[in-house]
Order: sequence, then structure tokens, then C-alpha cells
Amino acid sequence: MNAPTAGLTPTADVAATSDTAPGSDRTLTSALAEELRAAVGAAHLLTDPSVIASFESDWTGRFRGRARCVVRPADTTEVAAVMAAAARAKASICVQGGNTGLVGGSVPVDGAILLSTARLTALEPVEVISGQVTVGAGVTLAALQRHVRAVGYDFGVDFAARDSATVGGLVATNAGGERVLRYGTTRAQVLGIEAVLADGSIISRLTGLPKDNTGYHEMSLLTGSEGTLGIITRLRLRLVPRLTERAVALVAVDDITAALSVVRKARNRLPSLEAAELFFADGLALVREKTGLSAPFAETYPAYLVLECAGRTDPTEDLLEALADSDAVRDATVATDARGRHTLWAYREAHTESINAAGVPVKLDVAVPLTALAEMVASLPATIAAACQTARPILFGHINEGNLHVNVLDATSDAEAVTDAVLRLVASHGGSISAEHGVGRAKRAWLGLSRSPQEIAMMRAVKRGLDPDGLLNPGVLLDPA
Ligand code: FAD
Ligand code: 2HG
Ligand code: ZN
Repeated sequence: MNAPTAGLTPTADVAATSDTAPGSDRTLTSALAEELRAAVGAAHLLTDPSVIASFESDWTGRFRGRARCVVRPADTTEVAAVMAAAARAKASICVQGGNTGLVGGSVPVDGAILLSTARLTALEPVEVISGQVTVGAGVTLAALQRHVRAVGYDFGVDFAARDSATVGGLVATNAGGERVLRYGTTRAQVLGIEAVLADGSIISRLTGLPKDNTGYHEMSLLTGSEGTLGIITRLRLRLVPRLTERAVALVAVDDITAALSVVRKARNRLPSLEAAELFFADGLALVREKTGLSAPFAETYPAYLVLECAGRTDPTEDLLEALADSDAVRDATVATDARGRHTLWAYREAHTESINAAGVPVKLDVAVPLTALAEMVASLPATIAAACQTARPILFGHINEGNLHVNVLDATSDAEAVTDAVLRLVASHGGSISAEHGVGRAKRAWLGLSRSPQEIAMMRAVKRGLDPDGLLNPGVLLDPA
């Protein structure tokens, strides 16, 4: 494994204000203001510092930055006009969707223009014959779900931030979530993209052809690019069938090895399996304290799984049989009605908000091969304690992908040391320093633990080719130098 990129200071809480970006200045010259006003209309150029403030920090409260103004374009043409004006003034641009990202990528630094996608909310009719839809990048995941469910379809990605996270944000981060086991990550749902490049030009490929081998796949390049290569304005998305017959199980187990054995059996026996999520006793206790949820079982167990099956016919019997057949199950409860399913999911989905209610966490989203998961988890407490004695780690995640969310409370003053220790441990087990949230500003300095110098050089070449002046989200993913 490679060491963190030489010469970089690992990102800490202040990092969002310390990068030197092109045009790094809070001043909005009258010429630029005039061009932006002409692009989006006076009502959608925001310059009042008290209004802009709400766009300048992230969801966790850990990252803060500065914007010289906020623009809210209504369509691709307006986005292109904003980008062209920014390019002429050599002013940087930070794109913000729902601002639920957890790696500081949606926070403007050094007086960037904050481009909000809040008005890119067009929902075109579902094309029933192909099972596809074209939507604006600012459409929230929940709005997309409502739109496509009304005509018998569903979207293959789902997670707890659905009411705020936008489709553009999902694609820009290649979001994962709770259904990767069945449908893959966001990348697998993207059939077309419209985007504005750093020079203000527009690329638009929205025909939705599932087969189209005509050269470089710009959709793949933009997916997961975290606002550094282009501003995504519209998306053509693959839909999946809406499966209404559902059963959710909350399963108590002794440890990771037991949890993995239950998941392996469930995967082999249940083609209807859609989700397999993991959390532990300390996370459950915190969730109960912050939400008031009652205890799911009479006893406390070390670890818990949420399993969900979905199909055209009721999957409950199959799920119960699979659980009964697994020696690793200590206790289980199954819900089939919507309310019961929602309650069982709440034990898992309320982790992020409950942790935030307890303090500002250091958030590390990692993945290791399933064969290394138990050993890595066993090493984590001592690794974290060596970096910060007061640290309180809470772990949970998407077990089928070996994706663990390592949230560390009471460690903000040692954020850098904790991050370094955990990411090195992950790398030593052949893992990824970012499974699904992206690199952002939070993990930029550790990219070399997961990617080779050659890969990073290739990423830099792509960035230079598409954004030679480094205007799009400088300091996110790659060092701006
Ligand atoms: P933002 O936070 O606004 O932006 C994220 C990044 O994408 C930034 O770098 C930004 O510049 C860029 N960006 C946004 N829109 C565009 C665009 N139109 N064009 C170009 N770049 C753009 N993530 C998961 O993967 N799985 C989960 O299970 C999950 N659960 C979550 C649960 C909670 C409670 C919370 C708060 C977050 C969760 N997240 C999860 C993280 C987050 O919701 C995702 O990363 C989401 O995809 C971000 O969408 P957003 O619209 O909020 O993007
Ligand atoms: C989830 O899976 C999200 O709930 C958020 O990815 C993870 O809060 C986190 O660390
Ligand atoms: Zn997650």
C-alpha cells in the first residue's frame, strides 16, 4: 500500500477554509455580479451573508467554508451561463445539491461561487416501455421515488437521507446505500447524463441506450467525480420493478462472524433479499436514547442485522425458514406491515442522526474484503484508542459489501490522528478508504492509501484536461496544486 501523498497535510476541521483556490477571494466584482444576475435573474443571485451562511457548512457541522455568492439556476442553459461567467472571471464553483454529503465536498471554500441545484427539479414522465426516466439533478431521492412508484417502478438506490439528498448528488458521489446487494450502486442506475463542463459547454447524452459502445464513457467519468469535472444538470435513470410484498427481520447475533454466516445463508437461499445491514449494541443504545424507541428484544445482544426481502409474492415464509435454519441467530423478529417494517429499519437508519445529536463525529466510511472484516473490526478499538484516548467509536454499515461506517465521537481534537490510524488499518487489510461517501476534502490526503501513484496521475490528467484552470470544486478529491 502507498503512503499518503507526500507533502500534504491531512485534512482537519479547518481544512475547508485553508485551500487556496483560483479566484480565492470573497469579493463579487460588479462585472461578475452583473453576468451572474443576467444568467439566473436577480432573485436567484444571493449575496446577503446571513442568507449565504446556511450554504457554508456541511450536514455534520464539521466542515465550514466561505462563498462569495449563491446562484440558483433553473435549467442547463442557465448553469452554462453561470459557468461561462465564472470561467471568464477565473472564479471557482462549488456545486451543492442536498448538502447531505459527509466528506466536506459540498462546502464552498475561499469565496467560491456556490451553485445550488435546488431549482433543477424537472420530473419528466416515466418512459414505461423502457423503464427509464429523465429528471433534473436537483430532484430529491424521495421525490424521484414518489414519481416512479406511482407508475409501478422503483429506483434501485435508497438510504436515510432520501428527503434531502438529490439525484445529482447521488450520481456525483456514486452513492451506495441499503440496496446495493440487489441493484448495485448509483453508477449501475445511470443511463445518461447532461452536464456543463468547466468552459461552459454542455454535453448531453440522454437517449438511454443500454448498449452504446462508441468510445469513452463520459457518464462513468462524471459518476463519482464529486463536482470536480462537470456540473450535472439532468439524468437519464434506469428503473427497477416496484416490489410491494416485503418482510423485514431484525436479527440478534453474537459477533461479525455470526452476522456474516447469517448473511451468506440468506443470500444463497433468498433471491428476494434486498438489504443486509449491521449495527452493534452501543449504536442501538444511542439510537434508543436519542429517539425513544423501545428495546427490540428482552435481552441485549452484541450485534444486530436488518434483513429485508421484497418480491411479487409474500417473502415472509422464506425469510423465516432461512433464519430458522441458521445456528448463528440468537433472536429475531419479523415485520410485514409497513409500520412494523419502518420501526425495525429505524433502529438502523437513525444511527447517523443519533450520533450527530451526541456531538460532531469524525466520520470514516470504509470497506474491506469480507474475509478481513472480523479481524479489522477486532483491531479497531485499540487502533482508535491509541490515536485518541477519549474517542467513542460507533460502528454500523452495509455488511454485504464489507462497508463499515466508523463514526468516532469525542475525538474532534484528534480527528487527523484517528483518521490516519483507521485508514491505515483499513488499507493494511486490502480495503478502501471510501466505500460510498467519496473522498471530498475529508480524505483527500489519504487517497494514496487506496490508489496507486499511476492512478492518481491519471486522475490528475483527466482533471487537467477537463478543467485546466481548476475551477470546479478545487481541493475536493485531488490536491489543488
Ligand atoms: P451534496 O452533499 O450537496 O454534494 C455531495 C458532492 O456531490 C459534493 O462534492 C458536490 O459538489 C457534488 N455534487 C452535488 N450535486 C452535484 C451536481 N449536480 N453536479 C456535480 N456535482 C454535484 N451516502 C451513501 O452513499 N449511502 C448511504 O447510505 C447514505 N446515507 C446517508 C444518511 C444520512 C442521514 C446522511 C446525512 C447522509 C447519507 N449519505 C449516504 C451521504 C449523502 O446523502 C450522499 O453522499 C448523497 O449522495 C449526497 O447527495 P446531496 O444531494 O446531498 O449532495
Ligand atoms: C448510512 O449508511 C450512511 O446510514 C451514513 O451512509 C453513514 O453516518 C454515517 O456514517
Ligand atoms: Zn452507508
